[in-house]
Amino acid sequence: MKASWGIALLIGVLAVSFTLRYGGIVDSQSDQSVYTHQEMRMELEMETDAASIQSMEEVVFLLRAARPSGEPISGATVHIRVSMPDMLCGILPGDAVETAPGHYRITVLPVMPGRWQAETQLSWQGNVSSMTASFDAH
Ligand SMILES: [Cu+2]
Repeated sequence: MKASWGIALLIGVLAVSFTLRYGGIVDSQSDQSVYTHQEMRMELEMETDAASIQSMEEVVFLLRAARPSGEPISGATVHIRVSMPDMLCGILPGDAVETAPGHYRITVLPVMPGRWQAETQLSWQGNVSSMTASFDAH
């Protein structure tokens, strides 16, 4: 996965800016850049209150995807997986459902307390953008 990002960078694709926002106290990594073949904008927001995340309870994100013009990106393929960066306890898939044009509701299940990272990949018409968000389960 990381190798493919590097290749994408090397072939000179355009940078895509997206804003990573959290609804609560999570990471301070509020802005990240991703790279794709064309400009796409991804915005990820945690709907679950970060302070209330419990292990074995669903965590919900809203991913908004749009063209730079603001036109929603509908019909994209969204893959999500969560893992614990400090442990080798596995990589778990999440679910993503488009609930409105360009709005994808993402659910993941942290199966134990601790630090988790959620890696989200958006694919649309040959463009791929990825981002990672972190959160703590109690
Ligand atoms: Cu673990």
